Amino acid sequence: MNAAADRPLQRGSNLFDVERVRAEFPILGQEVNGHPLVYLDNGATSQKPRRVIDAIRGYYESDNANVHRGLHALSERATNACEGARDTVRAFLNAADRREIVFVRGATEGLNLVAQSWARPRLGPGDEIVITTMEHHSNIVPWQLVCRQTGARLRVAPIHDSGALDMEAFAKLVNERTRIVAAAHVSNALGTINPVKEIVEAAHAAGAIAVLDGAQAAPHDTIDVRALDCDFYVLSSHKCYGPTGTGVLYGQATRLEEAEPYQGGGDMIRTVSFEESTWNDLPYKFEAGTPNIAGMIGLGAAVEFMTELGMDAIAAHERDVLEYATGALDALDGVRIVGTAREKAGILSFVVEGVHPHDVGTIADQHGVAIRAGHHCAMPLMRRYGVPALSRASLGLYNTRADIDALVGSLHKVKEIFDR
Ligand code: C6P
Repeated sequence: MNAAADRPLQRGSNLFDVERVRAEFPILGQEVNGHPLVYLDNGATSQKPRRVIDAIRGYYESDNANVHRGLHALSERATNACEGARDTVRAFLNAADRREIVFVRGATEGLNLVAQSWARPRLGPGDEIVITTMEHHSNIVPWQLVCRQTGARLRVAPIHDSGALDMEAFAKLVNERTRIVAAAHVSNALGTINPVKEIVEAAHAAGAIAVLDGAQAAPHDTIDVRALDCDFYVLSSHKCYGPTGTGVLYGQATRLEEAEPYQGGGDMIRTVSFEESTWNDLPYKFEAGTPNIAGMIGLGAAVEFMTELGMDAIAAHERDVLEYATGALDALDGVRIVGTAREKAGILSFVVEGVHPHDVGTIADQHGVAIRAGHHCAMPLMRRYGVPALSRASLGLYNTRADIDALVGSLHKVKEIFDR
């Protein structure tokens, strides 16, 4: 075993031992194309620490049973593990009540649930939904669908060239016709941290609800849904060091109570007859069918892992690596960073002049460096910057300055090849 694995994870307030943390992630120890793996694609999905993998394996090895149904020991253990994960997530988000934590497949399903269950029954012609230019497709298309279904209209708040939201223009768009304001907490393509508290306040002042897409925020900093006072907040487990296929929709109890069920089936009902059915209590009203039990348990373990490291420590560590990376890329001739807002999380998108991002990504991979290249499911944003695609390095809690040196080394190779 690696010597680092014997040390404690935490080194003191606001610090953790990154080598010790890396030792928790078995996947990071491998070589790719003859080079040590440098994983800088955390915005797409993060790697999983041993304890998450162990929690999932432990469930299947010892406790596998359906939940909320059986009276036998395994079912009780599985139910307790799932409901324990719900309590862990409640504390992580500082939600007031465990009834406000709905397990879904991911951020995408959470946003679709809000659009179909809360918005669709109440919107009509003349109503407006305000989003921003930097949204991921998951926070655009569900609203387009609901606009088509109800006759409501989608309005889009512009951004500055830096990637910061144009708050003046945003404030003008939010008015008495606005029913919903839906915005990314952190942009997946620009790294911009939006002023979400202000956004929520503006929505509420206009009588609208506020929906926050926290897919890229939850892994990076403390989230306090009560302090934010948002009506809904979504996140994806797989970006938070947990398994795929699981996510969380936080909804204020009153909002969830007034929303219609999303899907019908087992577990979400109280009574069923052929004439009519009645619904289960929150949050089960929104959890039809057998849930992703292993996923919930894995997410619980991942959240415990992040909490143990400390979200403040994670944020401070990633801020240091982001600053280092920003300086290193700024110093490279022919490399332009896209997304330079003052408030940023660990996401660094860039253009290498004259080189398609796919070529950048392929050459980086040949050097063991995993980055993402493409439109990042944000086509309107690509259009805003006049680019077909971007290269993107996105940080996780295990990344180091040495990882950035490896990225920069691979970008030198890109330039060498294309300058010839
Ligand atoms: N962004 C990225 O590489 P799902 O697929 O449901 O787990 O998450 C969707 C989603 C929603 N909002 C934001 C801000 C996101 O970044 C994502 C996922 C990945 O940027 C995959 S496209």
